[in-house]
Amino acid sequence: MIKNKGLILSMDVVEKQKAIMIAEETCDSVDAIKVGYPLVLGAGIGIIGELARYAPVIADFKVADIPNTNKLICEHVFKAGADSVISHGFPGRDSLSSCIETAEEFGKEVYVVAEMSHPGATDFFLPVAESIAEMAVECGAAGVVAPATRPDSLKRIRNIIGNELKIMSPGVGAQGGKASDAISSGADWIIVGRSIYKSQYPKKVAESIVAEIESVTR
Ligand code: NUP
Repeated sequence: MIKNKGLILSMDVVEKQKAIMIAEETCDSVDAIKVGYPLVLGAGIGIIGELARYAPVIADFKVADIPNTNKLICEHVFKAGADSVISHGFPGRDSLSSCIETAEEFGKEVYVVAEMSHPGATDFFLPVAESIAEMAVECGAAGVVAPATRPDSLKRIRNIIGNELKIMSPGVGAQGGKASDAISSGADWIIVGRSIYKSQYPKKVAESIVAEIESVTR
């Protein structure tokens, strides 16, 4: 995925028409649109292809199964038109490799959740985040997902993965993280959902987030 604006829109609305309207409004300010279960269950998998007309689509299915099931999921996602898929790392190396091999067959990418952004991530995730990040490098992932809510974790994960892998970072806005802090701490992209799609003026909010990102990158 090409880094330009540094912003990924998380499209967690559940209605097709609303998703398309917001994509139309905001596509000039985003490098990708991320969709997950809320929208795909609400609007059907065809929404991936519809949104891909506006920006590359990331399928955030946090794929976390045995290798064969992961392969079947990834095949569906890429056939539907997604540019990349988000996978979990904790099911292990063979499960992750299956996602990456399938992505390679389609010329697409896999991003691995290294550490989640919500408070409950401290229950189980934190002690394994670094090992998952190391595995993402070893297995040949395109990048990892790491939390904007914990800039120190972002810095640590950036140190582990080096500069070849990318970091996409959720948790800005509604979850309390700050775009400029996340970018300064090593994120290539920030992922923003509610602050944009729940706003009365999604285009303006997206533009102001991009300006904040530019304030620390230019
Ligand atoms: O650790 C993660 N945290 C997170 O919020 C991994 C994710 N994939 N996400 C997703 O990012 C979450 O499911 C939602 O789609 C988006 C953040 O949305 P918001 O908090 O900006 O509304």
